[in-house]
Amino acid sequence: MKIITASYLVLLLLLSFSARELFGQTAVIKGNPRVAPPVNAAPKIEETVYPPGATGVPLILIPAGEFMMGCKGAGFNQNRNNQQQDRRDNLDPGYADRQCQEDENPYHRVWLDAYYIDKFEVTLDHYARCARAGKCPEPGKVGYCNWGQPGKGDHPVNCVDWNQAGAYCEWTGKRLPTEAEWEKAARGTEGRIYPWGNEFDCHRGNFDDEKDRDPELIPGGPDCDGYKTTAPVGRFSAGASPYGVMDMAGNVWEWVSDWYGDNYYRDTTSRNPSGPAGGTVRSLRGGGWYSNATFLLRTSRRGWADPNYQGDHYGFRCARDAR
Ligand SMILES: [Ca+2]
Ligand SMILES: [Ca+2]
Ligand SMILES: [Ca+2]
Repeated sequence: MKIITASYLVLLLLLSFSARELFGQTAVIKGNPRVAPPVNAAPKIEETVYPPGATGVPLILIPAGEFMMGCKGAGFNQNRNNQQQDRRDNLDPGYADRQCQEDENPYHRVWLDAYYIDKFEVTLDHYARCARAGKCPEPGKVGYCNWGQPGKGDHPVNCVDWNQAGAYCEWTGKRLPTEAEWEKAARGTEGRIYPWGNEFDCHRGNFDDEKDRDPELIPGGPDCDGYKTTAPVGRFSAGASPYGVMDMAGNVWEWVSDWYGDNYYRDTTSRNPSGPAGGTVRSLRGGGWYSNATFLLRTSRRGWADPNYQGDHYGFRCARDAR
């Protein structure tokens, strides 16, 4: 009876985590993977500014090629062919992500043409230029929205819906990244669980490390990262992705161009996939300052929301083709 009661309490706890993030799935929170794969030499990071001088925002070139998309669960490692492929790729065949969610399966190989992606989340100051030009509607102002708040110019713009995010990117000659582009920029080619590697570290990004508004915390809190809501973009250099892209775990969840489909990783194409043909909700990636469980902050984690929702832990960055 004691065991049943304990299990029930654990289940309630898990449900409260996922319900708060509005991403409907029951959380499966387990320990970190025991083995980390070798971290390959960092790729050459090529930054540029586009349009030249227009916004002063650096873009990072993500070279053409394959990467591993989705979540590498223990089942993947039980297949001998997969283990052999891992050895050929110089990856540790023993490594597995124990927090895989249903919609992150399977772990699969995807080719992307070269593209550029913003090094940082779009800031309040940059979005304000577009709003002043009459090309971007004002963000929301309720809750922990940054719009109209003093001293937040270098913080990510939040409380923008999917259409506002797209409008800003278009105004700067760019577009929202696809889910695949976002994921490759966040984890590199070797399937990292977090942008920096395979072990969670609360010092490498802005996560839920406060107890003022609610009692929940990311492992390692309280006051681990020092920000109760958003942080200035690029503040956590140790959280950079293999390509040098910042805040790909935490700060704000990021809208991407795709419709969300829970079977998308099963039904996808292997070259430049751009998501399901239709849907009702749009995908968001990377977790945010309000994320209080590590599974939400993994590079393969897929969030979704109504495209009209202006979440105060939602923001975005832009991308463009490298042609
Ligand atoms: Ca909290
Ligand atoms: Ca924080
Ligand atoms: Ca982010």
